[in-house]
Amino acid sequence: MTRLKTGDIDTISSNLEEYDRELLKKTGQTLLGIACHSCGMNQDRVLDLMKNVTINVVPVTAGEGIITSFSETVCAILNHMNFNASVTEETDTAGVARAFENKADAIMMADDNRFVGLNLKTRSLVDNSEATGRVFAAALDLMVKGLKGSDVLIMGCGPVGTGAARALMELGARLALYDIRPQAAQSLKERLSQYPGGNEVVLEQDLTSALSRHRHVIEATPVAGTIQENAIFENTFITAPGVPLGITPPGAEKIQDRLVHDKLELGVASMAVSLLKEPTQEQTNVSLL
Ligand code: 2YH
Repeated sequence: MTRLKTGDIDTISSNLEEYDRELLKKTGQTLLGIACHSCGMNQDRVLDLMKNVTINVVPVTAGEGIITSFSETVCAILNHMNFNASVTEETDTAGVARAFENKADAIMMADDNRFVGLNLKTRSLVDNSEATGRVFAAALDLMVKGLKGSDVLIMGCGPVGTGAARALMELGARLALYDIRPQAAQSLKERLSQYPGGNEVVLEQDLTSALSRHRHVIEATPVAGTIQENAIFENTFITAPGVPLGITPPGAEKIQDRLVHDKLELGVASMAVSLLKEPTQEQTNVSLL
């Protein structure tokens, strides 16, 4: 799992308006719109629901400690979307206690292993990895104007790839899975087999061959340089939740407006909108798939 660095995120807050313009151009939707699509929620309804919700972001010093500007950046993304959010002055346990004293409706906090959102009223839990996979699947769906019946290659079958896989199946895509660890791809295929269409999921053994046959790709690996320039065609569309970006710089230059990649924004946006949903059994058991 990639630990974000301050250098990965320190320009996010000042760039949110510009990022919305970029997303609008590529997908037809802003950060909020893509997040709503990832949650199957109407944007006007979400704007209405968020009026009654306050979110406290709690910095966490455990493990490798605070990432400078992490909590502030999460908060800036939430405020940009129109959420009433703030960062608690206190960290860790004292920060959680402060959120309760503030009567916050929800908390967001991250250690080295998990970044979660907790709705204190509904007891729903949203995990950043799952939400990130889901929202990058939604961005791809919007970018290509619907993935129903399309073949999509998922590179990386960890928690983010898993979140993307579930969302893509719900969108009606046909999945091919690749992971450098074949066992990870096999395991995801087995877990997907319980869902309609899950038995048709294909396992790819050879990445070069898989990329030559797919024009819709989710790059969810934590590795740079997995997609070279020569694997990108004029009708290739990629969304890339993986950090660092898997596409080589010449590849990214070539694909231009058919690539969506960020390190925090879409995942946080989807987490926040998810927190507004009525909880389901599935949401409270996100780690099961
Ligand atoms: O970056 C991370 C982990 N890799 C979890 C990511 C899950 N998708 N955590 C952020 C740690 C933040 C730090 N504890 C802080 O500043 O509060």
